[in-house]
Amino acid sequence: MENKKIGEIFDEIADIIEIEDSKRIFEIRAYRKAALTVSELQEDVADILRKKGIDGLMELPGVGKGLAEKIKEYVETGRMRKYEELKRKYPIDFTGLTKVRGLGSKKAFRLYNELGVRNMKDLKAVLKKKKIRGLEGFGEKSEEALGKGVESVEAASSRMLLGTALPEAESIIRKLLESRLVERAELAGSSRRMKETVGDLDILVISEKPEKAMDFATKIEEVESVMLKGQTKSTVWLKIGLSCDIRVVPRESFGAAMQYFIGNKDHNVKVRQIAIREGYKLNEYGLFDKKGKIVESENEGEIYKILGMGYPVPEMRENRGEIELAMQHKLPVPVSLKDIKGDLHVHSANSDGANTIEEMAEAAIALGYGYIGITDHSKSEYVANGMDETRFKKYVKEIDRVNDKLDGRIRIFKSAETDILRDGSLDFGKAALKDMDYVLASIHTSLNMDKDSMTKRMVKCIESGDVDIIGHPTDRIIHQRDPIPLDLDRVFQAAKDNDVVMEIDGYPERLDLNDENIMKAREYGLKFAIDTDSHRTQHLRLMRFGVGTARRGWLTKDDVINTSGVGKIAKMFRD
Ligand code: DGT
Ligand code: CA
Ligand code: CA
Ligand code: ZN
Repeated sequence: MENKKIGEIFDEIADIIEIEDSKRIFEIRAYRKAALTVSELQEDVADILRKKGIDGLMELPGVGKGLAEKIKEYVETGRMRKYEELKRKYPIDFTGLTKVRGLGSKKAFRLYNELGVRNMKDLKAVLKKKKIRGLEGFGEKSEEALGKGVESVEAASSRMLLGTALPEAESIIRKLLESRLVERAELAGSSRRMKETVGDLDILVISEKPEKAMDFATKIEEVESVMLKGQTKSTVWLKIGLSCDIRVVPRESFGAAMQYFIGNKDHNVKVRQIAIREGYKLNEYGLFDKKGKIVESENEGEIYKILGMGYPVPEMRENRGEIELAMQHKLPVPVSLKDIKGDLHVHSANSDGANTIEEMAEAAIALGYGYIGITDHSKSEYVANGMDETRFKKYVKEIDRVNDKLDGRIRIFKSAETDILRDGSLDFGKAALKDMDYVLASIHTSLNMDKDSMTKRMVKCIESGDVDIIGHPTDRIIHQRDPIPLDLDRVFQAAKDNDVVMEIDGYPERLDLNDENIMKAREYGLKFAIDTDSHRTQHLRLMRFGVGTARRGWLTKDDVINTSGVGKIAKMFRD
């Protein structure tokens, strides 16, 4: 799929035009908008071209004839002449360099002109030599900031999103089991704990034929190269750019191995200390008494039990107080995927989704949901084809029509992801808001406000009495955009006072609120909605990432509104 690459090329062209003549604002904007459209598009542009020709491309928001032709040229020839011409003039890796926070295309160009910086490697070299501080208008502070920016870009490339890593791990596990060389295979490590990013995958297997199993494991389709191959442990580098440890563990100590390798390390250290205090010794082979006799090793749960603890689910094992609660047998029963009865943040083709309302509803029925809320964008989100009030009226009628047609097989709630504007007001008037079953409100624009102003903006919206749910409250995108600056204590207090629900946006790039913020919000007694922010039918299945994050934040079924049935939640929205 070339979408992402084409998006990057368009962005680079925009970068270069900006350098050459920043007054060509329409052209710059056109490229930027098309870049966003194409890179976020789920359907392959090559497929669109094949099915509908250049007209199909021109139907995409922000793509006119000229840009459609450039896309076509790239799909057909793998090149774009205009881009190549510009690149000859400016041999700068804008895509890589502008990932560094605080480094826009203009600054990147100056670094090229004055220090010869073409890419990240060059940038790191001049940072090391402290050459940037000498440039006019840069100084020591901005040099330090760039250094920090480079660090976080590197951190991002060393950890992978759970949403990418987990399906890969599951596929490897499936293949191991299908090989019949292993009789059990389980995921451990950070991905088992549903941590939002993972450093590597950890898989434990039981096998009667460990060598054959290791042979097989190192040749699975997902594997790019073998980094280490032993009799009971292999480390492989996966094609997706992640390493994976696979360990063969004796059946009789599988429970102890799971306890050890699920982690995290701090959790383990504490559990071991408790074991010692209780007169045992705990390691990855088992729980042993003072004489070195094995007390338990097969069953993970038994180990906790013998130590006098309740069983913390893997998602809670971060040494954030779960051990103390386990000792008191006061662990919360975490919400689980099967408790979820509906999804309250779902887009359709009325804004930037790929499927119709009816298709989204059918997909939700297939998941066994009792309801979904359709939440297309409001007009300020023009890049996402947001609706004005006229289009909103039609949209409401369309939802009514689909509700009638589906005849009670599911309830579709009418809503809209309404922008919270700069001043804290909403992007729809009162009349439109009244037509909604509930209002989901999110911040998408003016992200560069200071903390106090941003907090006031959010609090004003919460206090307006018009809002039911705050969507992806901090608006962070993992590895791409920091959370907006918010005094969450003030926000959560306001939400509590005004009965406003916080969203856990389960889309893997977002996971917002994140685990830590959920724990904080929970202290205020807030309610949560776990949603997917789906933009196509398949996204509805991402719910498990939201649920995993909620479990990491210790939420129970009662803390989450969309564990309620359709009648109860409809009543809640009415009251
Ligand atoms: P990651 O891979 O950075 O996302 O995080 P983890 O938690 O998967 O860490 P990893 O892969 O280094 O190790 C897997 C588990 O093995 C870890 O969660 C706990 C356990 N473990 C690793 N090193 C140690 C250690 O030095 N002491 C103890 N007690 N456990 C460890
Ligand atoms: Ca790991
Ligand atoms: Ca590991
Ligand atoms: Zn949004």
